[in-house]
Amino acid sequence: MKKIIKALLILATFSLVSINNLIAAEKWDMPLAYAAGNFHTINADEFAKNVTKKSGGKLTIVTHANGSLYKGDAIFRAVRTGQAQIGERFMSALGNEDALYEIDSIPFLATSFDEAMKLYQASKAATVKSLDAKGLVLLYAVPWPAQGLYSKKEIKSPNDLKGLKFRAYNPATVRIAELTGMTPTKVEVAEVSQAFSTGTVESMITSPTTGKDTKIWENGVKYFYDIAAWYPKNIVIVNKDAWNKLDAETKKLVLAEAAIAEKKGWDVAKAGDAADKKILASNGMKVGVVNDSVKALFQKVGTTLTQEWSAKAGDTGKAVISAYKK
Ligand code: PCA
Repeated sequence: MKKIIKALLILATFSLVSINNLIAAEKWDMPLAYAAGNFHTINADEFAKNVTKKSGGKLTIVTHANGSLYKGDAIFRAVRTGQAQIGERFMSALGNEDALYEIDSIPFLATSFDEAMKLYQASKAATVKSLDAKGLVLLYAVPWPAQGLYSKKEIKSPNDLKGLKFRAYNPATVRIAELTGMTPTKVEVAEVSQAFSTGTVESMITSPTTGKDTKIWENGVKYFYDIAAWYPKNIVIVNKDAWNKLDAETKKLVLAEAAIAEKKGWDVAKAGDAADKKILASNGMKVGVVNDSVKALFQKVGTTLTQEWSAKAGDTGKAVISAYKK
């Protein structure tokens, strides 16, 4: 008899727990733009798994890599409109939403990971506020390694850039192409290999990591020039309505896991900066730096971009830059 009562009690407790979970259970879809093996994706996967496991069934986060649920350029809108509850987007591609989001792609403003972190800290409050006004919560931000110039042909002088079909990923790189005489086309990473192999593009500026991820050497790209002029970030954002459905304890868990993912992401990005250049070289690419004449051109272009950005970003931009330079 005792045994039966005990069994019934256990059963009752279990069903209460699961009813409780059923009421509170949330499922979030997390679209990601980059391939399964990319470090941002691996980091997001780990974040999602940890939240799912530790929330005890209250929140399940399901990641969708490589633009499979929404392509990179559709993720911000999907999260904003609540079609997806959470997602990751390359922040500086969102310049048309707010010039502030382009702050980490201004050439030569932050030229090391330490400076990139300083810039992130100086711009974080304003970024959070801007996202909040769009109904979004910022969870974490992780940079890409230093951006460099890829080209099918050797670039020995500013003249060699003229007329190149250039793969752009944000308004700043479109502008850089215009100012250096290249012809820009926006292409998401998921389509980069194809764009190079079909000849739609023949140069780009991105990290050694993206060159590695896309096996760019297989598409006729032989040169990588380290410019390290900026360290752009991905941001992970949540729709505010979805966020507000969570109880306080779950919110706390998500924020704690986000902080872990952010720290880890920065560490992995730093390690990848050197390691991925080696991988480009070991696959036969010529890895080096741009010569003085090309560097001078990029510096000049950087000054123009800084001026243009300042005009767009107004008082908020000015305040952030002066906080950064303090
Ligand atoms: N890779 C992404 C963004 C920056 C980077 O390093 C891309 O090429 O689109």
